[in-house]
Amino acid sequence: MIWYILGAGSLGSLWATRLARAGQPVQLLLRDRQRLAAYRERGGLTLCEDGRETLYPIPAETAGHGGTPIHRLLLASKAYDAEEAAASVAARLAPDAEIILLQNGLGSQQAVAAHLPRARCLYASSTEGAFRDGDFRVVFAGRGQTWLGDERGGPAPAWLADLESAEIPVQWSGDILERLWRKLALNCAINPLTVLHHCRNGELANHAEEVAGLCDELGHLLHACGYTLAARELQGEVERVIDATARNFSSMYQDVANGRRTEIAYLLAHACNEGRRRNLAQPRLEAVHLRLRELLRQRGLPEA
Ligand code: NAD
Ligand code: KPL
Repeated sequence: MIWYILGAGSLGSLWATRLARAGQPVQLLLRDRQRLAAYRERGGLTLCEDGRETLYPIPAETAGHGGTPIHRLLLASKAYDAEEAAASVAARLAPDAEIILLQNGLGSQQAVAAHLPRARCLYASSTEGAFRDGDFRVVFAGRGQTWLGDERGGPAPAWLADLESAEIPVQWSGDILERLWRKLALNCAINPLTVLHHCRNGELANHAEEVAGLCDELGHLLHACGYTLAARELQGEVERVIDATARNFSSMYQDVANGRRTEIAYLLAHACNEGRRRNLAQPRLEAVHLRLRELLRQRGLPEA
């Protein structure tokens, strides 16, 4: 069974190169002919790991043009690109297709799944870290874990073992939404404040009251969603991550600093919307959302 990879960015390349290294059939799906030509010129994807660089000449085609039906797909785009990317391969999906949606935040996964009712859409949440240091080059920056699960239920797929043997650490989650909500809450408590205070994660220790205020409202939101334990553990988890990643700049900070669109619509905006839907008072989250949107507007970046 071929692993199709749509979204040959940081995480998509990290999966593609490890699968190829393990001898599993992989096919990259690129956006258009121009990207395909650029890829062919590079001769493949380069994985930089532990100071070593390896080129993997993984076959590639444009997303809409290959003739073969797709049975297994990893969609590893940013959340705001997921629907359009999924639509570009919809006509090629086999009736029994399984799709891994590897996006941060919440909202994009449900939007894709709603457009592809016949496919089995699995959601992923990952703590692995990677970045691109050039076109079709990925640096494996931080080891971690990926959880996979099915919002609609059902058993874990047998091919999880193939991922493990390709050194992609995965674990099946019986409640992937809780995993994604936990990560979303963590990101909402940390990332926007690092942008607004223009600081590294560790410097949020100087804004402990503000962090605690957001944790309080996010905790109520988690509770309202039915994630009582996650609600109770949130503040401690946020403090632990701030401490453990003290020297790092959050992903949202890096996006803004590099003039890239953020995933705010699937993080803070999603939390605000879900709170409103449940009639929760979230004045601190709403205020941070407003300030962040204003900052993005001033930088000429999308507010959503
Ligand atoms: P990325 O921007 O590096 O890669 C996304 C890729 O998708 C890009 O190459 C882009 O060109 C491609 N793409 C977008 N639309 C496409 C389309 N229509 N057709 C074909 N290709 C298309 O993003 P990333 O860092 O790999 O992140 C993917 C998701 O994983 C995000 O939601 C991110 O928040 C999350 N995440 C990333 C990391 C990390 O360390 N990079 C860690 C955890 C979670
Ligand atoms: O996941 C993160 C990010 O930078 O996106 C951290 C900072 C670890 C938590 O918000």
